[in-house]
Amino acid sequence: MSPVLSSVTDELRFLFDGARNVAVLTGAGISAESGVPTFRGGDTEMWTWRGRPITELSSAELIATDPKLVWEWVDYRRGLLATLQPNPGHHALAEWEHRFDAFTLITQNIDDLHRAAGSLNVLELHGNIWRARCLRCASTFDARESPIVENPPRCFACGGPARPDVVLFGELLPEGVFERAEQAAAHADLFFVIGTSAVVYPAAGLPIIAKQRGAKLIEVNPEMTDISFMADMTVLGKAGEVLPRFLEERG
Ligand code: BV8
Ligand code: ZN
Repeated sequence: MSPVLSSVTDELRFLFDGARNVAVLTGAGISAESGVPTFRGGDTEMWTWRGRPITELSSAELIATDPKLVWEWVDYRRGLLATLQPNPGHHALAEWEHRFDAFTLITQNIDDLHRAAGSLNVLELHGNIWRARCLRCASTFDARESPIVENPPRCFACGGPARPDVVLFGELLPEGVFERAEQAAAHADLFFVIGTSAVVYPAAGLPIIAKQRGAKLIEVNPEMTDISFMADMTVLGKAGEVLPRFLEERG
């Protein structure tokens, strides 16, 4: 049975119907059909802004040296996201949450679209673009105005300067969130990898943990990726078209 599929086969549906403990890792690709630009275009060139690659713009170094520029970059992305809505891929995963004994949705995305689609148990590995964190008292708070009124925005609790509550390159992931994702990966009998190039760590290590612990690894992506070699099945297609197929009535 070739592991590369062009649609959801009965064998894959059988796996889905029989699963009890499911975990899903998503990346920018699941939001592509909502209009959110992914980080790597088809030819894997890194997205740049004002001539600088995102790994530089979204970096611990830059927030230490030029926090205003990081806010301008993040606010530019907030402007892109402000009007965008979840797509059938997000909605399918919100449905899946009620289908299994245990279900964990792990995302690298900071766009809040999983929550907007109704997903409840979402582990945001890299934070959320609509939240800010105070550099003085560490309070986190919703910061939804776009464009931001003041740069940097001020903490509503102590008035201190705030930063975007997202994980930048070179920064550790939020306390406990990755550990919970690791647990979900380690206990899953079915682990889906959807819309990610799987190059950013430690997130890209989760499918490896799941596979090592005996899970069936299912990838959904219009292209092969760095983890396709270890996937039990790769469905070559768009998340918004493929994921709803799992919910369709059986013949
Ligand atoms: C850390 C938030 C400890 C901010 C993000 C060398 C080797 C290994 C690791 C490293 C290394 N050097 C440095 C590192 C560590 C680094 C890392 O992994 N770098 C990479 C580039 C090699 N990781 C870190 O820094 C992490 N922290 O390690 O801390 C530490 C501490 C100190 C010093 C060292 C280590 C923090 C990483 C988190 C950074 N923040 N985002 C922001 O968004 O601005 S990462 C960001 O980029 C996203 O969150 C995501 O994780 C990543 C982008 O990847 P994808 O989401 O997969 O998107 P991409 O465009 O690449 O792919 C889209 C896919 O979708 C494609 O495959 C495409 O085919 C597919 N697709 C397209 N359309 C569709 C589709 N799929 C389905 N349907 C469609 N319609
Ligand atoms: Zn504060």
